[in-house]
Amino acid sequence: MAANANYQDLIPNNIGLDSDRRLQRALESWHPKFMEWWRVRGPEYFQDNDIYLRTATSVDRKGWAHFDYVKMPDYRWGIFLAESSAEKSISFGEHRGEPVWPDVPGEYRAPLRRLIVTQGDTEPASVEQQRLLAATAPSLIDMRNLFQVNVEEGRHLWAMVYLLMAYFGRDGREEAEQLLIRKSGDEDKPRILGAFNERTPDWLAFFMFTFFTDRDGKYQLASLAESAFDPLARSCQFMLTEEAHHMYVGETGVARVVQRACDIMCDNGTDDVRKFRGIDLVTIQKYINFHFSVSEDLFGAEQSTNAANYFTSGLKGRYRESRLKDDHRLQDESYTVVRIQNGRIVNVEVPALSVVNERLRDDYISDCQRGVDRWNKIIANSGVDFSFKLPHCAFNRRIGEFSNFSVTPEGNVVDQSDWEKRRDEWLPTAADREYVSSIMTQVTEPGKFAPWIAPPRVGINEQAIGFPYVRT
Ligand code: BYC
Repeated sequence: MAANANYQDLIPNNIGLDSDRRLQRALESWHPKFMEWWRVRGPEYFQDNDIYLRTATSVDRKGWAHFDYVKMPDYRWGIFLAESSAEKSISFGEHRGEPVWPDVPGEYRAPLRRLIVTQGDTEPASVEQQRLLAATAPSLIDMRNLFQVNVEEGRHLWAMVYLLMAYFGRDGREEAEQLLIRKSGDEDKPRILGAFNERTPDWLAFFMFTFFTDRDGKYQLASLAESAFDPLARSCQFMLTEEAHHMYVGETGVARVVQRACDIMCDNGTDDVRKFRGIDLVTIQKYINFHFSVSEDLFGAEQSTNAANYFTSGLKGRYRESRLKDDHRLQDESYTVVRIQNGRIVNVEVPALSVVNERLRDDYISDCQRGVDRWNKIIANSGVDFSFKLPHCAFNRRIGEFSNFSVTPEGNVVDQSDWEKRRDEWLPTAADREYVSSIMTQVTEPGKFAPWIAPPRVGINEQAIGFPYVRT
């Protein structure tokens, strides 16, 4: 990019970018690398097509986004902080009641950097994971939703890169480069968190990812939106506005696959959904089991001194901290957690401060359950006798307390060999994935849908379902 680029126009922002030469210079060197990353690791197809996309243009609640056709490389990745008030104070931890920090206190520089880098790392990772999906999009509206998610994850990367560059000097600039160098699934330079190195090989996986993994994003962002470091809090607060659509894509995507499966069963009086090129409910349950358990790992270890320190120092709070009714310091509070003792799952009370990650995961699980209940309503309304269940929180875990145990979806602790024998009942097999992939063929006629998914109820931004969301 030319050194004299008009950043005010190129990067919609409310951070006073035009008057910050130092930040502009840092972005000048990063922006072409980002564009190169987007070209090589962003969506593989349709980069030169017009896509009907939402672009954030302000933080005004009444109208923060603009919808129009845009080619993805021309998307305007803006930088926005939610509004703040002059008298805002820290709501938890040992600094509770003190004014929030407009800058990074020296003693918290390392942990704050780490939190921002971990958050930032997930954003480009998810774009990398989804880069081939347009080739098998079941409709134009779904393809457009995929690209919307992708460009907004790109914007979320910008949000974290802004924080690194504006507040962490040379270290921040180096971290910003690394965010474009680590790569999802790479043996040598993988992404930081496990779930972001898994593949997203098909559209059912994409919908599950946006339901379960983006929902981890919601809870992590909400906890960071409580941070005493005000620019981080305000960045995350605004990111949450966009995140809602990603989870909507996931929830309605799965709902439409479920609806289609039920329609096939009812119309043909059969359980053999695959015969009609739909996805059967048992396979959907296996995908739920996989994506839920992998996403639970994203909350870190149940018992975590890192998390306790983040909380005490005011760097990362709990979900909706200000609505919680306790001392917000957690010095004498306890919290009930699930543990495995003598081969059995039991409830134990532990100091609340030691299990902040677990508490956040519990909030997340309740939210997931509400979505699963809505999917089950679709099945019940169709008169089909089946319901989805979230697996037990100890099932299929790689991180934390339960990673050394073999636990069934019902919550029974079993021998590893018994678990392995039954694995194919619980998690997608290679054959399941192969089947799901085999039915995914691209549909690009406006208003038409692949046979494995029902149409959505409504279009985007009040446009018709048959609107040409991608100009092919
Ligand atoms: N994979 O003390 P612990 C999103 C490591 S998603 C691999 O529990 P802590 C999005 C950990 O690093 C939201 N390693 O850690 C969604 C530590 O390593 P060291 C992303 C893991 O810090 C969809 C060790 O294990 N945002 O936005 O309490 C699309 C001990 O663990 C994992 C954030 O995550 C793992 N899953 O908790 C796009 C928020 N988990 O120190 C975007 C920022 C733990 O022993 N991050 N480890 O080398 C955090 O708040 C924390 O880093 C974590 C981990 C909650 C992730």
